[in-house]
Amino acid sequence: SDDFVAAMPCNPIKALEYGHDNAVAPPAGEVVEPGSSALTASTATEDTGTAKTGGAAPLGKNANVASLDRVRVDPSNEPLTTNQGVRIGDNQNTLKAGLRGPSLLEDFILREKITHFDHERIPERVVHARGSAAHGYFEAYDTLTQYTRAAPFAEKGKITPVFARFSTVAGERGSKDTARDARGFAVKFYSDEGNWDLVGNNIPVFFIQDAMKFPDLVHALKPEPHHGMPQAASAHDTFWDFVSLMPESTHMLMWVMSDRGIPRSYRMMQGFGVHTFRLVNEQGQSVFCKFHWKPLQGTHSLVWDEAVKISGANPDFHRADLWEAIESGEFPEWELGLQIFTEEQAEGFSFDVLDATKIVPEELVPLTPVGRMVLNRNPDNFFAETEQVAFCTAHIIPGIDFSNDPLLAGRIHSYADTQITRLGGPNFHEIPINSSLASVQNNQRDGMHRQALHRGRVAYEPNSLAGGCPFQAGTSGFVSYPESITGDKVRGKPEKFAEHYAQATLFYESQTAVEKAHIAAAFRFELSKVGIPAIRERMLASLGNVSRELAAEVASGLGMEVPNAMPKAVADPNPPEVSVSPALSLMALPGECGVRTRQIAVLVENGVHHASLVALHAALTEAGAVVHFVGPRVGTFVGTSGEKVEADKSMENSPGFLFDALVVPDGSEAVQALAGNGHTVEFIKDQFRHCKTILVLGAGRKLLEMAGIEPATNQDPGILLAEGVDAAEIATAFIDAVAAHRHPSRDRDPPTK
Ligand code: HDE
Repeated sequence: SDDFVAAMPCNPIKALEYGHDNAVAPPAGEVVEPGSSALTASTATEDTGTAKTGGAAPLGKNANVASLDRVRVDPSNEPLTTNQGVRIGDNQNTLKAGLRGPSLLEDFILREKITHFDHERIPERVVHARGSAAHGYFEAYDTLTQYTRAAPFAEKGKITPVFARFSTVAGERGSKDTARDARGFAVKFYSDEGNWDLVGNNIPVFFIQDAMKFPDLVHALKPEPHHGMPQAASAHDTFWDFVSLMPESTHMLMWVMSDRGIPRSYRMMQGFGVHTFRLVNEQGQSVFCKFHWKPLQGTHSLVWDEAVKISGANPDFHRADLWEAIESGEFPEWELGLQIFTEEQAEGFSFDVLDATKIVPEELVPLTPVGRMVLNRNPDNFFAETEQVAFCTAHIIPGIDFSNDPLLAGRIHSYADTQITRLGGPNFHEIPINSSLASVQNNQRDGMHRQALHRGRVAYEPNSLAGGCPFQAGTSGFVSYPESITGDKVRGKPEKFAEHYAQATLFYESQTAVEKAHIAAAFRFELSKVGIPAIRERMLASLGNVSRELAAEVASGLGMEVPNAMPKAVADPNPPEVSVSPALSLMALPGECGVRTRQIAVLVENGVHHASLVALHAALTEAGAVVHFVGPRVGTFVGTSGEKVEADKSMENSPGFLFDALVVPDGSEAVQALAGNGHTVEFIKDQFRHCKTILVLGAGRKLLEMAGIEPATNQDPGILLAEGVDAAEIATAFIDAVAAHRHPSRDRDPPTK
């Protein structure tokens, strides 16, 4: 009872630690109407409350965030102390024998400080080292109890707190965000039936079919071991050597070489559980399931030239984007969709659903939307939360189960195992960001860094001395789906795993012409960095099995002949069910949020036409865009009639490719000054080359001409000229053009400008 809990010498925030009374069915949890304004309103409010809550970050309607309060630290009005709580009088000088004398060994204050510093780093993740994360919640659209008894889907409107981490795969912890790579998309659901981790990627397939090959893949992908290069890049010999010898990786290569490999933002990419999972309902019936996250911000990508340049100017591009969106209250949101199918259906497919190099085309099994995830709070401390969070594919809850995918099997082992090195022992589940909101009770004891203080002398089961507690939950606990298995113990692969190209072709043929051209260009770039001609040739031979057109395009970009296609493992595979799937094209997934959070650069100089900029600024801000005045330097500029314009960015610290769109201002004096600055033309050219929207006001046209762009003959919908037109009038057209993300009709390879 509450009285009992209150009387215990325990932390009241973790009251459930001392027993809970609803171990049978998933509790309904907190319920709000989907989309209820009460929800977002309350999450957005700032809590400036007590000193111990860490000040001004929004608390969020996230139970896991509240439970972290017990470890939040705030030094306001507190003196500096040692780790033992002893107040430190002097934090500037070591203890010496005489002012010019030797330092003394007894200086425990110095030694504690330096010792702690010496051990500040922990090993980075062996893959996915570079990442960013945020807190939020998952909200079920409806009850899904017909398929699963998993707690997050127990009731319409049910809220489950989540922590989501996005990452690149190959790069080290400090590497650039915009590398060509898959992106991790890992979500920890703090459900009231325990933690469920859905550890996915932004690409629905993987390079390999069997966990046995994972260390080989990663060794081939990571910097080459003799000289430690290249960082965060697959464009090198060992990677292409490996994948060209592994035809099963071809489908994934198509995705990574497509624009999916360079997302515009973590907020603008899809997420996929990749493997086939099981859903299991209260009656023990099971169906297969694939998980899909769809961003409500639209699914958008960078172009390669832009990604390369961004990595120099802002290696934190994606980290900053996620952080700033959440800080500004622009909470990113994804819809969770499920592909649900039976084992009988799966048996009829031309491919094997246990093969992680295959998708289930949406034409075969459509998506059922089941809920949404909203990320509404940044972490308080990067190390404590983002770095120490430990995702694990083995963290599943009643109602979710595994399939026999042999890649998944290896993952079920790997994730908990890797944390033992990374987080220093088997008690990483006690680190606050990892600890479950559901009560944790078992007889596991001790180990490095143990926090829990178990009372009593019983740490075994069965026992009579503790009344048999903690007791087995029986069917109310996790029960593995009792799949019946027969077969010989063998090392080998099922028959359908041998077909490696049909879905690579499906992916390629589902792309628009521009997307196909980008795929060819990416293969060309990557293979051009490969030093051994035989590797290039072998890869071209493999691509010949995907598409003759693609192989020819890449070969010509490398100055090579198209070799004969590589012999296939199966000459006569099952015919695929679909030959085109529109959902595979990025362009088929338009954004739904207009220009919200889009970064717009407005060039300024002394003598800028002020009134038109004020009007534009108002209209853009109203539409949710983020407007930056960019000058030759930061600081104040004076407009035509003496008004002040404050530049918050400079062309030096924020080059053109960092922005989604550009406004070239009016005002002949300003235009004159900008024309004399070499950065201006580069700024405009990058916007043009990357197919972004450019609005040119009045006299600003001269700058466009200097950049070699002739708007009069240009039928480009992304270049808007406003001569003698009211700036507010053109704002609507500009907003529509920016919302289109890019104007690919301008896309040229090689670039003309
Ligand atoms: Fe991972 N993977 N992986 N992986 N993975 C790790 O776990 C591993 C795979 C994914 O934000 C590691 O805690 C094996 C597929 C994400 O913290 C490690 C195999 C997919 C993250 C590991 C795979 C993923 C990881 C490194 C093949 C997409 C980052 C540190 C058998 C569905 C999670 C860690 C985070 C991280 C092993 C394949 C996604 C070593 C053995 C397929 C998003 O345990």
